Amino acid sequence: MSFRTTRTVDYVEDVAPGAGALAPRAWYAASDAKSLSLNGDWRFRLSATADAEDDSFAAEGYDAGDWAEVTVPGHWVLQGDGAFGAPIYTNHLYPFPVDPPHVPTENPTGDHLRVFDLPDDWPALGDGDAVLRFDGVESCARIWLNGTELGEFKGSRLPHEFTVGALLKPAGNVLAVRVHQWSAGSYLEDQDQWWLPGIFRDVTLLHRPVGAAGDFFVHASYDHATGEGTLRVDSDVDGRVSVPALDIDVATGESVTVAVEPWSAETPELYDGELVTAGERVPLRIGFRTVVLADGLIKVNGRAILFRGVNRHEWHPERGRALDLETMREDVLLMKRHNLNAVRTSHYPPHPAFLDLCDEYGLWVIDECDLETHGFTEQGWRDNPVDDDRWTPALLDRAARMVERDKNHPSIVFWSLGNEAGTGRGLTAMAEWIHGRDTSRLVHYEGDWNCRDTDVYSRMYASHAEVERIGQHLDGGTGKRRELPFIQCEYGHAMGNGPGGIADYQQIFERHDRLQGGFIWEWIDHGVRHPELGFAYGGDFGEELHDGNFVCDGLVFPDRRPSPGLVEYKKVIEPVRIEGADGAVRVTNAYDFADLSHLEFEFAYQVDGESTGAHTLAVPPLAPGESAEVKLPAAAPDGDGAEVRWTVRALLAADSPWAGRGHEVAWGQRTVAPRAPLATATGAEPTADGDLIVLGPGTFDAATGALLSVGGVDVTGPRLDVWRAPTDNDDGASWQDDARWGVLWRQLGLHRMRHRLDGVAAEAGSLTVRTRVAPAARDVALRTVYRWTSDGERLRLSVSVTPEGDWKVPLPRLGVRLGLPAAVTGSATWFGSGGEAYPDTRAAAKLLRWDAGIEELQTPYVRPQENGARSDVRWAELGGLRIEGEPEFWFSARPWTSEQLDAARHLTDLVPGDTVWVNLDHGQHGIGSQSCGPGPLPQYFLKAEPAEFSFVFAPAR
Ligand code: IPT
Repeated sequence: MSFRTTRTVDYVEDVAPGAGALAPRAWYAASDAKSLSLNGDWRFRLSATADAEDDSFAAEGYDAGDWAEVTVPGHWVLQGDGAFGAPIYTNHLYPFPVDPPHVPTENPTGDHLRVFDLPDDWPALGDGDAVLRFDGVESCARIWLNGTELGEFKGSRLPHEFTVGALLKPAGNVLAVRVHQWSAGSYLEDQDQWWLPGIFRDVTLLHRPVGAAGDFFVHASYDHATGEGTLRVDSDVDGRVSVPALDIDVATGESVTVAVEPWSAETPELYDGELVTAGERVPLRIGFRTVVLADGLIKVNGRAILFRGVNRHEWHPERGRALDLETMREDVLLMKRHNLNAVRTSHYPPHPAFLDLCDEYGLWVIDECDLETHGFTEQGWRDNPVDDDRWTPALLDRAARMVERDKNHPSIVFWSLGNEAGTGRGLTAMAEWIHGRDTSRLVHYEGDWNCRDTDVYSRMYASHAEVERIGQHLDGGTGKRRELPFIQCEYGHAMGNGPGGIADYQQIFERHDRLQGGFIWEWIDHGVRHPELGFAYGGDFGEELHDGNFVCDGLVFPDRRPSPGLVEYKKVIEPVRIEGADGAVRVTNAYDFADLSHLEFEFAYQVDGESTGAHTLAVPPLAPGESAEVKLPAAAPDGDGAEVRWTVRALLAADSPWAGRGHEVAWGQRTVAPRAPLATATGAEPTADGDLIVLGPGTFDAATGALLSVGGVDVTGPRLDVWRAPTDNDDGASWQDDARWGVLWRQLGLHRMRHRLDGVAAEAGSLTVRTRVAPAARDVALRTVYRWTSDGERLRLSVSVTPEGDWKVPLPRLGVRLGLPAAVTGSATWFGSGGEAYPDTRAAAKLLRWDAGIEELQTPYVRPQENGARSDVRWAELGGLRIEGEPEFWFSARPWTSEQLDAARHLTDLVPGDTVWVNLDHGQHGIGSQSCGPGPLPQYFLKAEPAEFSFVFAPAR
């Protein structure tokens, strides 16, 4: 006897893109043709394999009454409270054996059913046609309507349409969709993100009237020499094109040239128009702009542009990549409010509505194809689909579906072939097709440093030094590359605390014409809302293979609260520079297109961090690149020993679509008169009182010299502290060749320093405590002397630190840590940076007087790590104490220790204790970007070298 099993699901492993779908065409949200959203509750059945169930569920009359339900758009693994499997996070590793195009037998397969009636106002059946549009299904779908199979497709983040007019009934239409998590297409979709199967974008039924529009291509260029725009709409179906505001009414295919306001990301001028065919009126939003490569530069409307960009994945902490319009708008508004002007849609075409928003609010877009084969790097790129002709039709299909869908968006200036796919003939074929189809945009791809197929030299995570060399044209490279402009399509890895060093990059970008800016990696932490963990990351769903919190590397937290990294980036890329000059403010317009007439400038002096009344600063409407010196509008007040500074703020002068009047766009500060030196606080004598020593307001343990209380406030410590809970950027990525300081610190034992007491001496006018601070098993140490003095009211601590031995690593931090009883600590007031800042994330350190509760001083990085330091602090008050420092210090306060912070895996692991731990740091090590890019620049190292610093403690004022 013999038998054999047949697989009925060969299409799943077929490298072909699919069968049955219509040719791709321009996407638009709505026209006067009827449409019916099929979003909502669908019946759902999950199977463990692709062929577990036959296709009888697609037949009319099938009873799915006992099936579960899911919401469409959505991912089934994020619904059903775990009943439908779980998300998997890997960076570049395929979560299945690499044997293209084969996928595992265990292939979660979701059958989706939806029964729908046509609305009453739907045109009569037989009047025209209808199509079903799927905007995104991961990763492979097979479709039936009323029992008839329509086809199958792959290409998760791309639209697919099917003709269905002949199958529709007035009522009881049965739409059946079988979705397989894994398919041959998965090999092309190895982006660094959660694997999330499902129908995650809209499903829509579109009526297609007789004479409906087909595909159409809006060509709208701008001639900066004449100020005229030329419009021509090529359309598969003849019709007319009108733009009332421009008095345009022409036939499709006909060109018309008129004076227009051009579109740019800064001035997103859109003209409403209409394409009218015999059967349909399609609204158009037309932006006139011309993108060229000229003089080795990317120019739009005749001017070189500078990308101040970010990489955006689609993310919502509950809905994954199923984004609603309001979430998309929130992204765009947040970007505009933080001075960003560009988005790379890493690493797939976004929901098309996002591109409408980019057109409307003004963002340059690099639209990236849904293609990444990164996991093949594990085998030296052998069998890479992009270099295997069998896969080329799938690649070309993806290129065409992106370009055809999105070609009418003025915001898109680059098409990107994909990400991290190595090199190969398939990519060349894509580039050739795109160049042939659309001559009005440029082509991007990072993976080929020889730029064979591209119009820009693009790199990711190149060091400052290398970017500088590229800027100077000293990078060598092939003949073609030498002629091309340069962008960093990814830099500044915003994982956890950071990225550091972005101000330094910006200076380099601005120094060399060839460098046209970059895109921070990335926009949002892909944390998944979780009942016990707060936000979950890789491994939290029991994945057998995962990349931990590498998925949380955004400028905004999963709930879209801005992280300090976004605030820093806003300052680094601000389009107006405000600097001090003698008796004047120097203002420079750093926009590419806009003058400054949309801004008003506010000037105020601060005494000891507090403003003394605002003045208007009259700044001329400078053109891009121009600068002017504006006289200070008032004489400085007398600080009477307190520091006097001024702050100038550039504010929106009127409401804009993305922020209200008064929104701060840029700012600058300068010191006019420094503060008086710190009080010497001497004169009082230490006196013995049993086991205690009393010096002014301080009480000390006579045996250890430890301060026990000051001014009646109980304290623990202060004593030397060098440890910080390593940040993701301290730890660095495993593949990094450079020293990874977080790892070396732990190896050396800086998290377990021992404090040896060498002597306590109460002598004339001071109490001196000598110590040696060192880790077990090592011969390096920090000799530390604490010298206390007092004038009777105030207590001064001078710390001197002398390294011993051969320190081969910088220190994480250098300062003292003290504990205050949580019950009396209250909130903090300080004069220093308002938000978190470290040596190389300090551009946005706006030095004023601030207040915050202890809770607010914590930055909620999804994986807990060092955070929350305030820089340049002159003084801080909390717990009834005033602490002044000389020189300025770094201040942090938390309701747990650094060790607890270090041990925590999720924010929910951190529970406030009885003590608030206050770090007063003389130094902090830089942050850098080594979780994927270069570490901190040497100038931001906290070297182990002799140091002296002082604090004065007194009752709060
Ligand atoms: C780069 C990827 O392009 C991006 O998707 C993301 O994974 C990022 O790194 C890190 O978060 S690839 C990099 C390892 C060179």
